[in-house]
Amino acid sequence: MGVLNVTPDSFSDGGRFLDPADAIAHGLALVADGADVIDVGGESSRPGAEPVNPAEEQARVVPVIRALSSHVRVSVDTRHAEVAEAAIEAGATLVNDITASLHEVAAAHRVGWIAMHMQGDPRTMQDDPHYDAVVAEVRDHLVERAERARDAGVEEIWIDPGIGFGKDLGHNLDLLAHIVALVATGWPVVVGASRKWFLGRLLAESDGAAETVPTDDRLEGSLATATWAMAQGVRMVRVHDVRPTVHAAKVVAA
Ligand code: PMM
Repeated sequence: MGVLNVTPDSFSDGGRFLDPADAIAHGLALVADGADVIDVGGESSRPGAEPVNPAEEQARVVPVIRALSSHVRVSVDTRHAEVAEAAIEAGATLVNDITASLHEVAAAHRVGWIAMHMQGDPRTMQDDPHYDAVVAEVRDHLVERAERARDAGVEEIWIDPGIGFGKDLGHNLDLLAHIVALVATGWPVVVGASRKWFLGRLLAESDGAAETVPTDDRLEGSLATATWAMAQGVRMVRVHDVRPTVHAAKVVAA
């Protein structure tokens, strides 16, 4: 799954694809690089991000989805039911739901649904997140959401641990180290760790640097995480750097 953020403020590609023509061209480039799904988002969910009015979010994503959906499967990354519905009308067939609460939209329109785990909301989620047992809590929450969606009639359901969404470095690493606990539920698993801050921290440590490496210098960490996840049975990875990840996926599969 290739990431396409049509936002001014996403942590990695914010501001690069606000013009629909630029966004569509980048989406097509990701398809040429081997993406099976393009995930189009119009509201940044980076820590501390301010919410976007759904009408504005919809205006950002709909033209891009309409253009890309004849070339590739498109998912819409949104928290808002009305944006998801407009995106589906424009051709999206998968709702990437960071709130794990929009299953009724997916059921009504007979499209796929990704339930992602988040503790809190993007504005405050990194203010001291707490779990007693992060892997079990995230797994149980996702299984409960997935079962609810199945009972509501959703036919294609994915679960995602929500790396970085109300999680500190240790939580992210625990979830990745024990990702097989999610795979073992039988629900197909998606992981999105591409270019996230915890990778910047780990890579800075190996460089002997104090804080972090910049987002566009986290490729090796992103690839290592995606490769690890796929080798553990994760079925989809959400990434910015599609071509190298597809290469890694081919080797893992072989
Ligand atoms: N991460 C981001 C946004 N959407 N969706 C899913 N399913 N999983 C994720 O990990 C995820 C997501 C934040 O990253 P971005 O700012 O690069 O889009």
